[in-house]
Amino acid sequence: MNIIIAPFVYIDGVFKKDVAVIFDDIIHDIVPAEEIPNIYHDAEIISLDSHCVLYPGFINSHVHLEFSSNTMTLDYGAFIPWLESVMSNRDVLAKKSDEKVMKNALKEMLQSGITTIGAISSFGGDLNVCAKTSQRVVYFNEVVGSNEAIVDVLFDSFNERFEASRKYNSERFQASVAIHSPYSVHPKLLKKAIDLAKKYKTPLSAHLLESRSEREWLDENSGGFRVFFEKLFGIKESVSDLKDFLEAFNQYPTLFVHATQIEKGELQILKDSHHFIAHCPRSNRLLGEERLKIEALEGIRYSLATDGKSSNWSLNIFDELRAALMLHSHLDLHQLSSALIRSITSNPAEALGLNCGIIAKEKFADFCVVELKDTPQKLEDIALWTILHVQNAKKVYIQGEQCV
Ligand code: MCF
Ligand code: FE
Repeated sequence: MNIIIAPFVYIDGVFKKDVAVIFDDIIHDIVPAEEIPNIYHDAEIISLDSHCVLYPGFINSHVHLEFSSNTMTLDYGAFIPWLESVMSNRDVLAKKSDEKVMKNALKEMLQSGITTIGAISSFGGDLNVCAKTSQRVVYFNEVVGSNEAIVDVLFDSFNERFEASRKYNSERFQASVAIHSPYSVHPKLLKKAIDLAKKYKTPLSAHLLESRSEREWLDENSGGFRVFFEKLFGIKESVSDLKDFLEAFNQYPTLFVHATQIEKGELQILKDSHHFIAHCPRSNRLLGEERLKIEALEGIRYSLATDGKSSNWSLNIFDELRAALMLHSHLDLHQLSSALIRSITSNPAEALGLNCGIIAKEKFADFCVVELKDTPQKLEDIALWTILHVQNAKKVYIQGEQCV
């Protein structure tokens, strides 16, 4: 048994002073530091320094490891040119994103305290590193394809990847299903993929309403996607109706990614079905898109995520937190800081059905210890000081084992 004695601990969305957390692979007890029960006299004691804060391990709910080699290859600034640059450079980028590059990406996340990732896999090239890493992985096999004539072929190849990943299912790894987007997945393929997620009760995720072009295409068959689809596939009309797309997820809580163009009616649908939103502010900014209006989410919970290096310059969660803090500049600074900490802990844990993301009895002993610059004057300031002053974790534990 181990005991971490911390001057500050993040519990139930607030910071508590002088707390002892007793754990092996899971958390057994949480007590005031001066009241550690005698039965634990043999336990190893880890006393944290006076400026340290104990958090649950952070969760990055949306990342594309297979594009980790990108730095200056893809076109930033507008969505369609970016997508075109992905199409023409995918093979090169995927090849360059070898195991070493992806391992470094995982390490960058781990060092910033990320103990769980939602990894979107386009080709399965990241399966090995994800199966071997010490982090918890929700491995999202992504399905894509809008051509009705080859739905079965597309599904079979997706299902093959899904089956290959299912072999690695464990306490730390879960083979799951991701839908690329409403504009790129045929309704028949969508149904088959969602049925698979339901059959195996896996987490489910989908990019949704990421760009203005997507909105125009789905609403009116116009805009940048009209040119894109006509040129590429000779298609003049969207294969999906947005409402039907969302209804296909009815009653199966899903993590919808981006949603920068979401409107009231769609928010209501997400709310009614208890869905979640993943918020990737730096990715949205770099692809020339608007801000997700987190103040208008009507109670829908969101998780902050980095997206991949295909649309970001780092996978460090503190970089993402700071970007979000600056982006939503009209929101109260302290309330936003607290909400952002929730968005990388308890919210994504619920969205992905994980037994971590909070410090509570019976949860996995996944922790991130950060060191502040000084002793905080007020407990309410700790979220803000963490976001402003931390670049990397001081210590990281996954399932009770120290990895950083
Ligand atoms: O989340 C970002 C932007 N939105 C959509 N897709 C991707 C992102 N980063 C990488 N992608 C991948 C996606 O998984 O790009 C491809 C897919 O493989 C585009 S569609 C063929
Ligand atoms: Fe993405």
